[in-house]
Amino acid sequence: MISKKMETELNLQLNKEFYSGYLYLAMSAYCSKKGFNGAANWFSIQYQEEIAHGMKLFKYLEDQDADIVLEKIEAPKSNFDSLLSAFEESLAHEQKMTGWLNELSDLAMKEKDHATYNLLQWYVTEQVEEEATVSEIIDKIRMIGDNGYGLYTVDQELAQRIFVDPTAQK
Ligand code: OFO
Repeated sequence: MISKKMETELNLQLNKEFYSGYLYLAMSAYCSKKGFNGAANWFSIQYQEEIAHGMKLFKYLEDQDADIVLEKIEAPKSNFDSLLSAFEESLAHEQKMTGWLNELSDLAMKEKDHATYNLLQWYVTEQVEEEATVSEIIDKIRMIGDNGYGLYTVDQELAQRIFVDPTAQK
């Protein structure tokens, strides 16, 4: 049993996870259009990860017999200045997500809601990995600058990513 306030906040977070997926799908489409097929693959897998994050919350709300309210998902932007800027915007978005998840953890702690706190720690840990992975890619692209061969090589690396359901692992 979770509080009404927690139920509302978790429903909002559910919407944010699905929005994240939508944002990464938009980034995937942008990369594909620009010929960065590896980056398009990377973002499409990021989309799948976000859906998995959302579904983990959805399942938790079901298990808690909470009301699930699916709100409208905001439209993400569809154009980005460059490959680098798409990844920079992705990092900025993840940092915002981390902030929201920390606030939710604070609320769970305040309400002495141990089950939800425990669930949220999974997300907090996942955020560390999300931010670190994107930061690493940004560093590489910054190092390369406009070098075509360098960008081609990074794109080839990003093409290797395969989907592994993060919620099935931990
Ligand atoms: Fe769900 O972690 Fe990104 O947004």
